[in-house]
Amino acid sequence: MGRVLPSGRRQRRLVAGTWRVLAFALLTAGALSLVGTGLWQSVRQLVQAPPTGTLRVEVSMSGFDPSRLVVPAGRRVQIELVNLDDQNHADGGGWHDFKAPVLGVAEWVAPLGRTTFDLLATRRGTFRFYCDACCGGARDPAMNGAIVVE
Ligand SMILES: [Cu+2]
Repeated sequence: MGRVLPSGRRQRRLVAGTWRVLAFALLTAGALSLVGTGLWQSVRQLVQAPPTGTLRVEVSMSGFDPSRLVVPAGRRVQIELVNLDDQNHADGGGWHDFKAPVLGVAEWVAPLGRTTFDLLATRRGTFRFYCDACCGGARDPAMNGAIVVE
């Protein structure tokens, strides 16, 4: 007895099944490559990102930018304070400072200079920081900011 050849109907069903398998394989490959691309982008972003916890704050006679800093409670955060003013400012000679007495911070930054310091806040809440080296000092609304500890 020879092999039983598939009938026309069975053959059509086989062909349809093969197409289904091919379509599934293509969709799976597409989905996997999308996931792979996403993962690769995440890895690249992690590698290129600045060190976790570094906040850049610019200061000038116009104030602090940003003037609202959100930091996690109990974790050391590095602040990079950048002074945009030069020494030709009559008031304070272009110097600024960053004071947050409640958090034990009092840092100075030279004209067109930058300084980094650590901020460690263990208590949640909103704390004021200010510069009292220039015009009006701590009473100048522009020279004030808030550190939000979450
Ligand atoms: Cu200032």
